Order: sequence, then C-alpha cells, then structure tokens
Amino acid sequence: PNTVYLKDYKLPEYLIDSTKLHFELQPKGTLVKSQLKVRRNPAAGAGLPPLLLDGVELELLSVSIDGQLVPASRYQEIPAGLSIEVEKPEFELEICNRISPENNTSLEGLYLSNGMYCTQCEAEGFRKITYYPDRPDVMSKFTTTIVAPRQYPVLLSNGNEIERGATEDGRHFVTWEDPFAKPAYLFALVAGDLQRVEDSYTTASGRQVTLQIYTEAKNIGKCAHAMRSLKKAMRWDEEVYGREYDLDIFMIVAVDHFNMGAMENKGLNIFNSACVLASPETATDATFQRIEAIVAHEYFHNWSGNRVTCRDWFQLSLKEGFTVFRDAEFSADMNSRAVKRIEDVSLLRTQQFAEDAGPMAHPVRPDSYMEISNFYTLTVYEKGAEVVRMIHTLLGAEGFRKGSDLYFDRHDGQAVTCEDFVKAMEDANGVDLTQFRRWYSQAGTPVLDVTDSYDEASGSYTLTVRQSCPPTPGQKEKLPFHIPLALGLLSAEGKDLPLDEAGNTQLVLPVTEAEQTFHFSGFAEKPLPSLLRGFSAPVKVRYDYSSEQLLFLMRNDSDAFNRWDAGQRLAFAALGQLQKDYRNGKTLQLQPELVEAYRSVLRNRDLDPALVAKMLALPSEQTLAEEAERIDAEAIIEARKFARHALAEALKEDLLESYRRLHKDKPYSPEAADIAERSLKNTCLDYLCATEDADALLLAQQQFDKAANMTDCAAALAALVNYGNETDVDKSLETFYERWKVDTQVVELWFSLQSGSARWGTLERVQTLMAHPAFELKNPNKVRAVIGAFANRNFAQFHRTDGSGFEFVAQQVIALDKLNPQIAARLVIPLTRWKKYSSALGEKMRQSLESVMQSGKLSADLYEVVSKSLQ
Ligand code: BAL
Ligand code: ZN
Repeated sequence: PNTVYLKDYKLPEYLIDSTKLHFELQPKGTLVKSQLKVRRNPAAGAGLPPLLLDGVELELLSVSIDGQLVPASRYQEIPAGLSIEVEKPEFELEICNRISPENNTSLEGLYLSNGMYCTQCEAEGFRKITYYPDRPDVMSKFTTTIVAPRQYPVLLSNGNEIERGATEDGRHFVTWEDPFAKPAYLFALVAGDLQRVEDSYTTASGRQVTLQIYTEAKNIGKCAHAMRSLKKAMRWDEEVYGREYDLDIFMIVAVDHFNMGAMENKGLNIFNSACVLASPETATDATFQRIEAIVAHEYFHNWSGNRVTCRDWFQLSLKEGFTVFRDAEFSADMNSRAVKRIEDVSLLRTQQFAEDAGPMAHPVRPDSYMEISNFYTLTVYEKGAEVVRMIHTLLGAEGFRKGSDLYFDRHDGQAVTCEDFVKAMEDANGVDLTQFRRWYSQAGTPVLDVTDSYDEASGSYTLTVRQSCPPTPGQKEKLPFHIPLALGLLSAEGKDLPLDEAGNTQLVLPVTEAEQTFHFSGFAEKPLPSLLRGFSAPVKVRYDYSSEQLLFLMRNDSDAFNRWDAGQRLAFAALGQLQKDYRNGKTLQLQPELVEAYRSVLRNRDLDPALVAKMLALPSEQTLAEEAERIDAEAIIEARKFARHALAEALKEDLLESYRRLHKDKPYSPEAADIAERSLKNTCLDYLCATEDADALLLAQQQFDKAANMTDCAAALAALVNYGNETDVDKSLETFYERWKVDTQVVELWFSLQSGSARWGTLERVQTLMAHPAFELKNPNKVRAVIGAFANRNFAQFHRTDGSGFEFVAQQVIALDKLNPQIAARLVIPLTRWKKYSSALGEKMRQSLESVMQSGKLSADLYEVVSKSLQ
C-alpha cells in the first residue's frame, strides 16, 4: 500500500457544485446514477488536467458528459478509480455504476444489516458507492433519490424530504435535498422496514425541529433515553457554544452491524445499536451514560465537523478532538464532573499512553498514513481533546468561547485545518500559541520531573520542573512543549495556601522550557504540592511523594481529581512492591497504609459515592502494564489478585455495611445520584465476592435473582462469573441467556462478561462462545464482545505463558481481515506491543504477529499496523 503524506497536500483540481444521486436498491445489484456539476478549481492552476475520481469495487456501466455518452477511449479505469479526459472548465458528468450491498462485509460504503440498507462513508467509504472525488475538501450540495421495493417502507437520506411517490413497476421512491454543501463522507442512505419515535425541539431562536429515532420494531421501546439525551445536547450547545441546529429534521437510525460507535452524517446520524438503544431492564448505567455522551458527540459534530469540516484527513483531530472535548464537558455538566474526568483520564493513561509509547505512535495531527481508518485513534480523539482542553485552560471559558465563535464564524461552510482552529483562538484573544502548536506535531507522552525546596529563613518555596519526551517512530528529538501545569499548595492543616498577592489558591504555571523554576513566598512551613490538578495536561508527573503525603492528599486535596490520583499513586507503589516481592519469591503482604486509606474513603459519607467507587478501584492490569518499564504479565496478575483479595478480607465489614446501606429497592433512574449509589454498591459486592466467602456469593446470587435493572443484574453475574462455583455460574449464565436471548445488546453483554473474565474466559470457553449460534464473525459488536474482550480485558488468559492466547487472536485477525479489514486492524493492536514484554512472552507475541504477516495478502489496514509493529 502507498503512504500518503501531509506535506504532499494539493488543492482539488476540480470542484463539484452539485451532486444528484439516484439509487435503485437491490441486494446484489444496486444501480447508482450520479450527476455531478463539475467545475475546474481556479485556485488549483491552469489547464485542464484529467478528472481523477476515486472508486473501489465498482462496476462501471457508463460515463456521459453534458448528455452525451463518452467513448471508452476518453476515460480509463485506473487502480483506485477513474480518469476522464476533460475538454472544458465546466460540465455535467453522469456516471452509472453497479454495486453489491449484500456482498459488502467491510461495512464501508452501502451494505446490508439485518435486511436493512445503510451506509458508512467516513473516511473513504463513498468511493465504494460511486466514482467521486472522495476527499473532505470537495464540498457539494447533494440531492438523493432512493427507489426501492415496498418491503422497505422507510427511505432516508440527508437534509429535507422534497418528494415521494410510486414507480410504474410498483416500487416507491423518496427524494431528499440537503441545502448545506458537504463532503461525501457525510453522505448517508438508509432503507428498511423501520419504526420510529418522534419528538420535537424548539431552538433558541424559535424554530421547530422534528426529531426522529428509527429502529427495528422490536426495539422501539428502547429509544427514550437517546431522545432525552439529544434534546439535552441541543440545549447545551445553544447555551455553552451559541450553536443552533440548522435543518427542519434530525434523524437517528440504529444499525446492528457497524464498525464505529456512530456517525455524524448531516441530518441523518447512523448509530451502532449498542450506542443508542437502552431500557433499564436491558442496559447498564455505563451504557446509559455512553449513549448520552455519543448522542451528544454526534449532534455536536453538526457544527464541529459538518458546518466546519476538515481540509484533509490529517486534520481529523480538528473535528474529533474538539468534539470529544465538547461531549466530555457536556457529560461533566450532566453528571459528576470529577468522575467523568477520572474516567477519561484513566482511558487516556491506560490506552492512549500505551499507543503513544508503541509502534503506531503518531502526533495528534499525523504526518503520514497508509490507511486513514487506522488513525481513528485514542491519540487523535482523546489526546486531541486534551489539547483543546489545554487551550480552554489557557484562555479561560470566556476566551475560549470568543475563540470558538470566531472559528465558526470565520470558517462556516469551509474545509479547514488544525492551524485554522488555533489561529482563531489566538486572534480572538490576542495571544501567541506558537509553541503550543507542538502538541499537534510531536508525538509521545511528555514527562515532568518535579522537585522542590523550601527556605525556612525567607519562607520561600521553589518548584523545579524538568520536561522530557521519549522518542517515537520518526521523531527522535522533541522540542519543549507548552504545558499548563495547574498547581495548588497545601498547608499542614490541609488548606489551600495563597500562591500570589491576589490570593489565588490555584495557578496554572506555564511550563515552556526544558527546565524551569517557579518561586513562591510567604509560607511559615514547607507546603505540600498538589500537581497537575484536574489533569491539566496529558503528561506524566514524577514527584517523590511519601506514603504519608499521598494519604494526606487523599484526605485533604480540594481538587477531587487529585484526591483520586493520590490514591492511585499509593496503589501503584503498593502494587509495584508486590510485583517485586512476587518475582523474588517473597511472601506477599499488602501495605497496611493502603488498607487504612481505603477504609477511610469507604467510611467517608461526605464524598460522592461514585467518587468513592473510583477511589476504591485498584489500577487495572492494563494500566500497570502501561506504567511498567518492562511488562512481567505474571507478576502484574498475581500482585493485583493478591491486593484485591487482601483488601476485600481486611475491609469485609465496611464493605458489607456499605453494600447493605446502598442496596435499595427503588425504581431505576439513570440520574447521576442513583448511578453513583449503584456503582459503589456493586463495587462493594465485587470486593466481597473476591473473598470467595459463601455469604458474599449468596448476596451476589440473590441480587442476580431479584435484580429489576440490568446494572444490578450484570454486576451480580460478573461477580459470580469471577468468583462463584462453577456449577452455579453455569446455571446463572444459562438462566440469563434464556431470559435475554431475544435481545441483541444483552447477548453481547453476556458474551463479553464471559470472555473478559480472567477466571471464566479460558481459551476453551472463548472458542465455545465463538461456536455459539448467536456469535457472528461478520458483526463487529459480536467480535468485540468475544474476541475483543478476551484480547483487551482478559489480561490473564490473553497472556497465557504458552502463547496460546496470542495465537488465538492472531488466527481470528487473519480470518477477519478477509471480511472486515477495519475491525481486523483494530483487533491486532494488543499483539503489537511485544517489545515491552519480558523476553519469552514478548517473543511469543512477536511470533503471532509474524504469523499474521506471513498468512497471505493482507488488507492495507492490517498491513500498516502489522508491518509497523514488526519493525
Ligand atoms: N466521525 C466518526 C465517528 C465519530 O467520531 O463521531
Ligand atoms: Zn466524532
């Protein structure tokens, strides 16, 4: 496969002023007619070069220009498209081609999912529908006519419906017109036998918008939460960003076969069913919150992505980083801000940091790619959102709003770059972000080494910060970043001390140099630093805290995030010691300080129970692996297992007391306060079961038997799967499946509970699950639930010392690549970090990766990830 470079960007040679599409839907032979008003782009140069159109797996039927068939001598089918000779600067091009949605298992372009037609065009799926300049900087007004048999009563596309009727042969058609020019990646089409729920929304300026959610009839009762979330998101975007919706109708469609979570097509968002459908009986709290976040995310794209889009795919973070930041702030406003931040940072630290330290590390704005689908990454999304958050921190809420207003104003209707975003922020605020821009171009996770000193005589306190960033592929040396370091200083009483003459108790220090010193004065004793409050930058901070200091911060820091983080540091230290002791064959013993710290957190009734649940959670095996210099999987597994068990034994009484207090018999609500109580209750239950006491397991069994909502039911089942006796677990799993086998999302949960369990999800059982009638290799959700959960969450079984876990994943990757390259390239990622493992296991991992490479011709998606990882 070819490598594409950002430095080679060129303006499009031709523009498409309007795009008229006509579909005649057939599973094996859908006819597509596209009529394009083509115009030479005056900014791209002189002359009339050939018109190059992207096209993949298309059957070309005819080409006409201005109503005349073009002879085959004047166009040429080239490897990835079509080249047409051009004779005048403006013309109307008509192309007819045929495609086969039924055979499309890649789920890019037009395909069938459970008998319904749907599309996914981002990033480069439109070229699988028809020949087109499939690049985001070609924006066009689309009109779409869909002709289909009556068994597909619902025919949807972008924009507003302008016509419908019958064809002479008994089929019907609907025509949609989208008044906003858009790139092809935002095109969407849906046809199926669908039901809908409808609501309406009045915008701030008083316009009525019709809201519709479409799904198969059996799921119609599972749309209410998404609808509520959509209306909240619409209001929030008006209040926080001054952005209103711009069409008369906004539609969401739920689809079972989908590579991503959802897609922001203009006016017609298409969602993975798992990210939109929920009812209290079938969805967990985590799902309810995920739906709220994703519905908002896709809706917010209407401005940050659609009205202002990307010039090229290197700029992906322009829309994704910004939109993730927007949805994170929305979720923080709707729920617990601290808990949302902890969840996001945990994801970043575990997975994005690992990506940034691995063979696929790339800047937030990558310089090159072979396959753009591989760059829908945690770096582009989550680190990209952190970069936007830092701009927000540097400018303040008001300054940031001025910047976003200018950005939307200046670039409405345009395809722009990350540079344009930063420039708007600068211009609106009169600031210079030159150095800050390095966050877009340099990969890797910066490290801050912080030391301090106190001078008793003068009462002054000095903080020294050294920054560094490890090398990443293609970037050996890094220049210093501009890092906003939010700081508080605590007194011996645990109070925030004033840091400047204005009496501010928190400052954002501008760390811009390789080494820098900050001075503070007026202290009667040495203060204790609370560093990187709220995780003000995506960096690692090293400071030599003692256990006492961490316990003190856990109790006293006014920054909730740093309270949690102090607990994490304490746990890291304890687990680090346990790993060492395990390796040296010593008897394992948990630090009593950690036990007491957890006990006091559990007893603290002033804290949000959701925060308590987070503070009680030990860092995951994956997080420990990311932090390790060299991964010793066995030591990580044994240390963590021991610590969990020891904590559970020591805190048994407190855990039981909390469990009983929080186990309430009340109707389900997805409100933050109720979610918080359930989350702490189920954390307690899981710890209690870790003792493997019969009483604890009985509690789990009772909760499982009586649960009136899926959160409690699934938590109890997970505890049983992890700790229960085999016969009982088998029975409970069977009962659960029989009760829920009609519900796709619940079956996916049932799969992942088993596959992701260190105890239950043995390779043999996972293979049995793959032979289960409900498993389907062509469905990405099923693949994620069984193979993905095994590779990503089942640390113990995936890392079996005989390497069989790796081999299994490698085999599945090879099989999947023939069906769905995007999913295969995702699934292989856990195998790519072999260099970080201790030698024997790392070598087995490398061999598995090598076996993928040697298995035959790989897709571009998989080839890119595997070849870069083997280098
Ligand atoms: N644009 C792809 C899905 C999303 O990030 O919203
Ligand atoms: Zn997005």
